[in-house]
Parts: sequence; C-alpha cells; structure tokens
Amino acid sequence: GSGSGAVNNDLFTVSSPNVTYTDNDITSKYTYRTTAVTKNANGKLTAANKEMAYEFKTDRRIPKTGVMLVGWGGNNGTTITAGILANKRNLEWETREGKRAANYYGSVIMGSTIKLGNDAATGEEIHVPMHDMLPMVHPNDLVVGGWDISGMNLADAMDRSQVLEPGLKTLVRKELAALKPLPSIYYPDFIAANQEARVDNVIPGTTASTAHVEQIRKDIRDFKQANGLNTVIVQWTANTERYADMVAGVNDTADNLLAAIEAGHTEVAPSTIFAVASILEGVPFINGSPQNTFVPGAIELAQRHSAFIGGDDFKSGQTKMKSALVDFLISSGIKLTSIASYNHLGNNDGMNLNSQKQFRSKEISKSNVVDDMVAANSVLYKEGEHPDHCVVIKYMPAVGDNKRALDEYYGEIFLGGHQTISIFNVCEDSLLASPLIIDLVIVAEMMTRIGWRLAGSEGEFKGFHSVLSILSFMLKAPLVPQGTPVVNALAKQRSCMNNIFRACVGLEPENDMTLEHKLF
Ligand code: NAI
Ligand code: DG6
Repeated sequence: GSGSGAVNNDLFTVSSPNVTYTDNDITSKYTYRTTAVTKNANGKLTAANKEMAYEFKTDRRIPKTGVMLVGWGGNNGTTITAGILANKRNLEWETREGKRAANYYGSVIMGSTIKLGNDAATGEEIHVPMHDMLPMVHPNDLVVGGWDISGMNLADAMDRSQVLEPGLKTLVRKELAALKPLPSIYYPDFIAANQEARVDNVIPGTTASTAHVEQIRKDIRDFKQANGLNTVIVQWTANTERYADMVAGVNDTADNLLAAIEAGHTEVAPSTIFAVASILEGVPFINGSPQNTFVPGAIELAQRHSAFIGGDDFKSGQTKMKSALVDFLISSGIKLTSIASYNHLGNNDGMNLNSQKQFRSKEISKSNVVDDMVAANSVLYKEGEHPDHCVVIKYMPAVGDNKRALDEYYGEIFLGGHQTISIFNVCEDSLLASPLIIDLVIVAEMMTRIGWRLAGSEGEFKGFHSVLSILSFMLKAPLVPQGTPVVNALAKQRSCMNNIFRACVGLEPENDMTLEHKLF
C-alpha cells in the first residue's frame, strides 16, 4: 500500500517532449481535436477540424483516502466493506464449487485494461491495467466508514444482507463486528414506510436543519482525523428516496437551499443534506441512488465551493446491458421499437422500491437511458420518435439479493422483418454494485488531483467542472454540467474515461484505426 506522499510506482512512462515528470506531478501538453459543424442556409452542413491546446497536471502523491458510505449497514455497504477486507488479507474460502479467492471483478478500474499501444518491435498490442494508467489510490488502502439509520454492527448487517458465502463471512466476522455505523438523518417521508422497523440509529429531528448539516460535517472531520486521512469521499448507497418536490424559493438556488435547510423545510431530502455537508466540507459526494438529490441549489452550491459531485444511481446489471445493447442495435442500423424490462428481487432495496414513490425515482433513472442513442440516429427515428419502453420492478422476498432481470428488445429489421432478443439476467445485485462504489471512489479521488489550463497560459491550474460527468460509465442517469449532453452509451462512456486518462499522460486518444495493419 501507498501512504500519503508516496510516489506511484509507474508501470510505464511516456517519452515525449510534451510530457514532464517530477516527483510530485505529471504534466502533459495536449492538443484536443474535435470537429465543428455549421449548418448553412440551404440546410447543408460544413464540418471543420478544431483544436484546443491544453495542459494537464496530475499530482502523483496518492493521499490516504477514506470512504464514508451513507447506508453503510445495507447490502452494498456491508459487501464492499467485507470485500475490501478480503482483498487486503488475500483471503480464500471454500464454496460448494471449490476454493474462491478475493478479487475485484466487476470493477472497471481494478478488473479491466486499456490498450497502451503496440510493441515497437513486434507490433503486438500492449495492454495495461486501467488502474495503472495514472496514479490512483488502491482500494486495499481505503478506510471505510459511514452512517446508517440502523445501528446494527457490520457483521450482523452482513448476515442480514444474505449476500456473501458463509466461508468468507466467517473470516471477516470479527473485524466487521467491531464496526458500527454512525447515527444518521431520518426523514420518514422520503423512504418507504416499510423501512421503519430497522430504524434505531438516528440523529434527532425529522426535517432538514443546519444542525444536521453541521453534525455530518463534524462526522467527516472526525473520521478524517481518527484515521489519519488526507481525503474522504462520501457516497450515498442508502435507500432510494422519493423525489423532492421542486419548490420555488426552496431548492432552486444555493442560497435558497441553505435558507430552506435552516428553516426546516420538508422538501429537503436527507441525501441533499449529506450532499450539502460534503460540499461545504470540500469532499466529493456521489449519489448511488436515483432520487433528485442534486436539486439545482445543491449543484450551484457545489460550483460555488468548487466541490466535486457525481451521480445518479449505480449502473450495475440490466441498465448496463441496455446501454451496451441499445447502442449495438441502433448503431447496426436496426430499428429498435420496444424495450420491456422486468425485475424481481427480494433484498431490502426491493422492499423499499415496493413503495410507489420510491419506485418512481428508480423508474425514471432506468427509463431515460436510451435517449441519446435514439436521438443520434435520424435515419431510423423521426424527430421526437422513440421506442416504447417500460420498466417494472416487483418485490419477491424468496430470491433475496439474487435479482432477476428479464428484458425483451424488439426491433424492425430489413424489409419489415423483426428481431426479438430476450435476456434473462440473474446475479447477486450487490456483488455487481459494490465494485462500482470502488470505481467511483478511485476516479473521484483522482479527479481532485488533476488540474488543467490553456496551453501557453501561465495561470493557475484549475479543476474539472464540479459535476464529474467522467463517472458516467458507473451511473444510470449521469449528472452532467448544465447545458451539456448526457451520454448513456456504454462504449462512449468508457472511451471518454480511457482517453481523458491518456490525455493526462500526453497520449493520443485510442482511435482503433490500426492503419499500421492495413497500409503496407
Ligand atoms: P439496502 O436497503 O440493503 O441498504 C440501504 C441502507 O441504507 C440500509 O441499511 C438502510 O438502513 C440505510 N438507510 C436508509 N436511509 C438512510 C439514511 N437516511 N441515512 C443512512 N442510512 C440510511 O440497499 P442496497 O442494496 O445496499 O442498495 C443501496 C442503494 O443503492 C439503493 O438505493 C439502491 O437502489 C441503489 N442501487 C443498488 C444497486 C444494487 O445492485 N445493489 C444498483 C444500483 C443502485
Ligand atoms: C431492481 O431494478 C432494483 C434496482 O435497485 C436495481 O437492482 C439496481 O438499480 C440496478 O439496476 P440495473 O438496471 O443497473 O440492473
């Protein structure tokens, strides 16, 4: 593991006059090339190449990092805590299929690679783990903590979740038993009434208050201090809340939001209180659930404080598949005409979503995920035309965390023919979601160490926009800076991450042209 101030052990260095390495930083001069299109009066388009010259500076000193989870005692919270411990200790355990060892499968950062380039001598492709593209914190070095409205220790909460194998649970039980979530904020109206039975660990008060914000800020500072951390990332992996109503003068501007909190307004959600506290504390806050935590006032506040925010809703199974499959179908020229998505699951998330208002938040985040791909294809879809799309979620206690997602994709092919693709996706929901928590932490933390400025300017390096849309790959309903396009297509989201990482070390984007294999 690497503590604060340690210089990363680079797997590769870039040899280029545009890239400099010091003990503390990697600086790259990078020309960003895009295409600008103008529409002529006669409806014709003119495309022109455009260039912007930037400099990126990445701090190589990896800070000692903590992650504080809101909803720490839930399925994701316990699974990620046990999972990191299992990796840290290199644990192995018996299952009925034989021995299994700790891994980070399902984490794009820890489990996948990026093509660095081609071997200069043989032409073979050279791939490096994504985690080695830039100096990133290792998940084994993360200190995990957080809050929950249920005060159960993490070992008992792990049992309650029914996610992990008994052999693994036995190995981590003792350490998890010593971990207990901090009391949290509970405004009963925001989550399903069926959650009430587990609530025994709350900070007094059932509507927004400045005291709540201050308590959460203090919790973050105390956690930092108690664990000797340089930085903390806060992530909401608590229950899905209902949408907060947009009320003029309440959550529309930063000042109104702060005033509404002070006045105890009932349309400020607990997740927004956590976001506000994190923003004021200057730590990144990521929303892993679908509700509208980031009301306009919260976004304005983040920008005012140059604090990072990201969301919404972890993209783990059905939606991840959808954002790959719909891209594949539509970019193959097949006219997708309907998507029917059914889910049933029996974990606490499913129980909470059994309630209409909370389901509605999830329905929205699961439904808007094909819009960009449809809008991009005017050959198949007329203006405003859209495939039919329905999302159903049912609570089925018996299947526990073993979520079933059934999808039917129905499309029109050549000369009036049809293609139907049916998918039956079964998985432990929390084992898919938990590695995304790691990815979000790793990338969000790293973004706090990357600065940019226009090439040639002697000005200060500044941070990326407060709204971290680079996190989109991991999220169902990506939050993006106002007025910028939402990208849902999975391959584009991945290539955005890959190529921004490459730019930071002065490498050209991966263009997949492989002309060297075609022009000889
Ligand atoms: P869970 O229901 O097992 O855990 C949520 C935890 O949050 C519970 O322990 C609950 O007591 C706690 N909680 C509720 N309100 C709270 C508050 N105000 N403050 C602190 N703690 C609070 O749910 P799970 O499966 O861990 O999922 C968590 C969230 O992530 C849900 O909103 C879910 O929709 C979302 N999500 C989950 C995915 C998955 O595959 N498991 C994927 C995408 C999103
Ligand atoms: C069932 O849809 C419950 C949800 O919480 C999902 O399991 C979760 O949001 C993951 O969704 P998806 O669409 O990425 O599988």
